[in-house]
Amino acid sequence: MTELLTGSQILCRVLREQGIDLLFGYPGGAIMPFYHALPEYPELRHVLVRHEQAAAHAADGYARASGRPGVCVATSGPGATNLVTGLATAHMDNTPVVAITGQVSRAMLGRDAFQETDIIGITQPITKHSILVEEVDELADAVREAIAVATEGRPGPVLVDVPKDVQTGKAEWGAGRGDAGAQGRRGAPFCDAATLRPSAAASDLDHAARLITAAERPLIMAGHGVILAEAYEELRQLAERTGIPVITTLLGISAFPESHPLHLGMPGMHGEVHVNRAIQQADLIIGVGLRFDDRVTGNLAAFARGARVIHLELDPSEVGKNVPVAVGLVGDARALLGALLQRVDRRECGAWRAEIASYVRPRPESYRGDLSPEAILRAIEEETGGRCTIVSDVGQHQMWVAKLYRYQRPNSHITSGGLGTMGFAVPAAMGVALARPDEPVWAISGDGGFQMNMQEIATMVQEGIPVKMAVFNNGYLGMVRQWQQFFHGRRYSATPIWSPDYVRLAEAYGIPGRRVETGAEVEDAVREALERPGPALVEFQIEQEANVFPMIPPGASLSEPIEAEPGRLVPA
Ligand SMILES: Cc1ncc(C[n+]2csc(CCOP(=O)(O)OP(=O)(O)O)c2C)c(N)n1
Repeated sequence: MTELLTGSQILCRVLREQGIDLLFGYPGGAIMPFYHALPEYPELRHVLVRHEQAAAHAADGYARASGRPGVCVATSGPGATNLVTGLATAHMDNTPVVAITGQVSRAMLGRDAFQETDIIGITQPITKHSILVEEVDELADAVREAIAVATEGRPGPVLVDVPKDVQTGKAEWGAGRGDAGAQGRRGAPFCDAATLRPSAAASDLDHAARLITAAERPLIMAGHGVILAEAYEELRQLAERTGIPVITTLLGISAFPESHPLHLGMPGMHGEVHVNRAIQQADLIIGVGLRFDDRVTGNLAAFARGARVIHLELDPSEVGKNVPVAVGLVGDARALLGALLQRVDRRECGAWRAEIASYVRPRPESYRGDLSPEAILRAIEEETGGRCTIVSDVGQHQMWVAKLYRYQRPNSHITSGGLGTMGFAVPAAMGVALARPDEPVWAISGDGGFQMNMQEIATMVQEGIPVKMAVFNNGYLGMVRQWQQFFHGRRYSATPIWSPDYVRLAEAYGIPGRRVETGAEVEDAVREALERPGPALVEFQIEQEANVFPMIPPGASLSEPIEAEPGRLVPA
């Protein structure tokens, strides 16, 4: 039996068919037919954001936390262009976000019609795929394809642009089409069955295993690919079988438990000295699901000169892109790690681990006073028992959140790594909270990034989304101020930043708000935020000129860390 439906009804039906039940969006002229149809489909929950950028970040956070595609909706023109930063963020971090945008009617296309923007042209470089749907009877398959492209293989954002008259046009929705894949992607990891088989040749796997056996100073570097492939167990087994220490990149954090004796820490620009030193001394690096980007490698010419590289990676175009590889293994990280596991002998790497342990030095003092980022993060860890997801923004606090919290559970740290998008944390945390209703979600921001998307508190209140927000208020755009201090002779140009009274801001939104000015109040404030139902805001007035140490200066090698403020002595 077939039914004649409008394009808008087809959009709703096909989203349901594909297992989608949550949309983040904002209406407007060119998407009104879709919003007209939406109330007929109460199984599709719509969250009205306060800015379309937030819709894209929320969809991104939802996808990262749930393992399912996140969907955002916007109107044409300014609605669509407001999605751009969110789509670029998802693109850089490989998140399956599907954006549905309204477009002016087909007859108006190309005439500079009201709110007409070439969103396909704009988003082509920052999406995996973008498509303008030109016929209503192509709409259902366009959405199916969009979801497939977004989720399969290396995930990424896809945009579907739907002219208004395609939304109002009619087409048949028939037997054999509806509901076929309703449960299809629910809960499944992003990689499909085909890519779960390692496509790497057995001879390459054997070669890699021989290199692992022969290496005296091997390291594993785990990236976001481990989390996307849910390869936690295989990674742990490989490390334990071989005794090879594990480094987790910013996006690889929480791919490996931090309490594990083989966990070393984060590499790169703000990586620990012993981690970067181990990289520089290594004779073998097994990179899993990462792209060796410049924040990880520092000066490429001087990166791990003595190391051969085995690169396990889903996307063949990444292999050899930034670092030359001895063996490239293309495929799903879980399958490849599993295949390697069967080929490597048990070993300890004892001498090498002892050597790395000798590199470890006391953490350089980066802040004065007892209201330290470490104390705040320790309080969150203790008050939640580690059972929470941390979503960070971008800046100094992001590095503290990455380094000072001890992540034990898989995929419990979410941040914008590739694009480094300030304003990400608050809206992304809304998506995370809806994906994980049974645990607290903390959005941790600086006073700069928080002010970029703090309007979303209204969304949380209207929709009952219980995000706990922490603002690390240092009165500066801290990370930029740090660079100015180190590399621009302390010229603090445009980095002092005024904030509103956050307690009164919270009050205006009708949520609990608290200002913490001393270390003694930290635990109580965190506990109170957790105990109060719904969203809550805590402002921590941290030291104004605290710095993130160590730091590899831009362009320098991993062997050249700055460990103290210029003019101060390196701690012994
Ligand atoms: C959208 C956006 N604009 C500008 C930047 C450049 N940037 C990186 S970190 C930073 C400072 C962040 O300040 P704040 O949010 O207060 O966090 P803090 O570094 O003080 O922890 C800036 C401006 C960025 N990453 N994203």
